[in-house]
Amino acid sequence: MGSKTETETMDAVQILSGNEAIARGAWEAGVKLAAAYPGTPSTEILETLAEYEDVYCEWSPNEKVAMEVGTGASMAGARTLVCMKHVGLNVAADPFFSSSYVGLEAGMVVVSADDPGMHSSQDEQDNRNYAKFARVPLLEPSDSGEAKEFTVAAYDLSERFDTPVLLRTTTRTSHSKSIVALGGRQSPKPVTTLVRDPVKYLMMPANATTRHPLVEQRVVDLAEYAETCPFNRVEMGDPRVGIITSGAIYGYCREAVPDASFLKLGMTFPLPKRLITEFRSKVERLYVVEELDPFLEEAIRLMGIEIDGGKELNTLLGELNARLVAASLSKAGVPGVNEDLLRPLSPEIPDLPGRPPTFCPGCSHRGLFVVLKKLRVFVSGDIGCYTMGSLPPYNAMHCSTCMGASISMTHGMAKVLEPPAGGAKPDLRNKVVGVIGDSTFFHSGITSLMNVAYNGGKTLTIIVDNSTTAMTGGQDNPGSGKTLLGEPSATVDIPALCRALGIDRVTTIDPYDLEEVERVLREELAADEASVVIAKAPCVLQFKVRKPVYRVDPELCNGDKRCLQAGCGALNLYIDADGKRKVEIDPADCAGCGVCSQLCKEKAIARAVQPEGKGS
Ligand SMILES: Cc1ncc(C[n+]2csc(CCOP(=O)(O)OP(=O)(O)O)c2C)c(N)n1
Ligand code: SF4
Ligand code: SF4
Repeated sequence: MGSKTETETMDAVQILSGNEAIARGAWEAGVKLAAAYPGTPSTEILETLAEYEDVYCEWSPNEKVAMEVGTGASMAGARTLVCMKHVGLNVAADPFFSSSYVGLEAGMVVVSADDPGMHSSQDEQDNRNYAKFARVPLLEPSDSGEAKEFTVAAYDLSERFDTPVLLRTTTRTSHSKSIVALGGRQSPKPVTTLVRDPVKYLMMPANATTRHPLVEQRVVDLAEYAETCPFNRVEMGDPRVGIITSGAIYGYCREAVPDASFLKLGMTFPLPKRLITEFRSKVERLYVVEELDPFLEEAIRLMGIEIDGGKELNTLLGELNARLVAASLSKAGVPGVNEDLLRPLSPEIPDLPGRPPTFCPGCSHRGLFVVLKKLRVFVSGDIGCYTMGSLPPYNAMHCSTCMGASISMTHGMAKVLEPPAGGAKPDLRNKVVGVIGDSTFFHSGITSLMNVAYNGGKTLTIIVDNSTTAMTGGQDNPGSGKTLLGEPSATVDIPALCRALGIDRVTTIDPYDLEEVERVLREELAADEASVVIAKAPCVLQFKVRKPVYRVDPELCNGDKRCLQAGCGALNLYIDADGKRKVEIDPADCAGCGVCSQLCKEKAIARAVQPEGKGS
């Protein structure tokens, strides 16, 4: 890391994604420290920033820690960047609200990358609400150019108003690319002494009471600033139609009604009342177009400003696009809607068959779910690649809510589940098992496991440890032995940690060995105390694990499809020349894990090439 030098980065313009542009903006603004926990669509911000020299970047075990690291650094006097996906801000909400009260010595920008449409998230909450809730300024860039520009400006805003700034992107602004004008790096101020000002920085009731009025006054001052903020701009066109919008939606509206008049808001909390009132007076009809919540609309209506169309024209759900915006405005009778967007899409575009998500061939999670399905236990799952254990052919995960919840939910369920009547052996279908990944365990599973031990829980927790944060692209974590900057680090010893939390039964298994997995799980399910099983094997994608491939002997294959219970994409069903159903393995896809071979009763699946030192 740290490969981008000052000279390499001095092109006048570059085409960057929104995430790359934010990283660039942070570098230009002289950011000294950045912390984040990965989460789509935010992850690439820190990965990109780590490539620049002069910025210290680290993966935190969770978003709360990232927020606190950032708050500490900005309190110490260095500009900082903290990034997360929208649900991450729920985890970081506690320090985020406090950072709004205490303010800072040097600028702090918090990026919330929201995911309307839930491309890779468990909900689609609108985090603009957090800005209002925590009373901090909110900036919403529309494209990469603005993402960079707003990031640089956010640091001045942060320092001028003594507040963290929330920079909110959405999947479209984070991941789409556009032109960005580049600038040089501002020199960060050296941090030599720590400011001791407990009335400002130590939030006990007496001090917080003095800070709260300042926070409210700050909102008033920011609203005044918003009136002339260069990111809130009026673009007058056809005076019959006025549209107020922000973020990626501005682009959709521009395409949908190219000649309309626009009030494009870059700063969306607090809002500029005079500017909006003036814009209202210049247009015949006023529409507010926004994705997810009626955040702008409600604030504008509360100002007593009349709106001709808001959320009732557009859905509260999912992502908007130019076609949806055009259709809704046309339905509302708005003149000048782009006719091209109203025509149905060309029927020549074929309906492509859907491809359901599944584990990579050779994934270390596969064998575990084959066994969990067989055992028919109730699986309280968590968030990671292993959540795909809920899908066919396994269907072996029955609930999953938010990161870290698996173990605590298992505990809650087990505490209320009645034991079988008359002392009968418990039905495995009523046994609750928690399944959690290593990164998720470090994120927020540790406290839940401590709770199980502390409160006398008797549940079984399976930690699927593949030594990476696979789902978000394979980021290092406290168990992988390496930092974001590629330096060797302390590595958490998960079995020792579980024991230290108070769990006496801790077993490590090889998830590829189906017999071992089943034997150990049966033993642990029968135990009358809490236990942890660690299914340990590296992520084959991240660590490029390839063993000699397996092949099916067509003579021995009887087509009973047992091997397909592995759910591996390298296995294909075909009909042979005699019309018999057979399975074959695509050697280009097979990672040589051997799970399918263990499922075949006919012993028709064996390694195509024997590993060295073993006879045939
Ligand atoms: C609060 C929160 N932060 C981040 C994410 C994004 N995210 C989903 S799963 C996951 C971690 C997956 O890693 P791990 O638990 O080790 O499982 P793996 O994917 O490696 O199997 C992350 C970071 C999220 N869903 N929620
Ligand atoms: S990325 Fe790794 S953990 Fe995720 S499905 Fe592929 S092999 Fe499994
Ligand atoms: S051995 Fe079987 S299950 Fe494993 S990757 Fe190859 S085809 Fe898939």
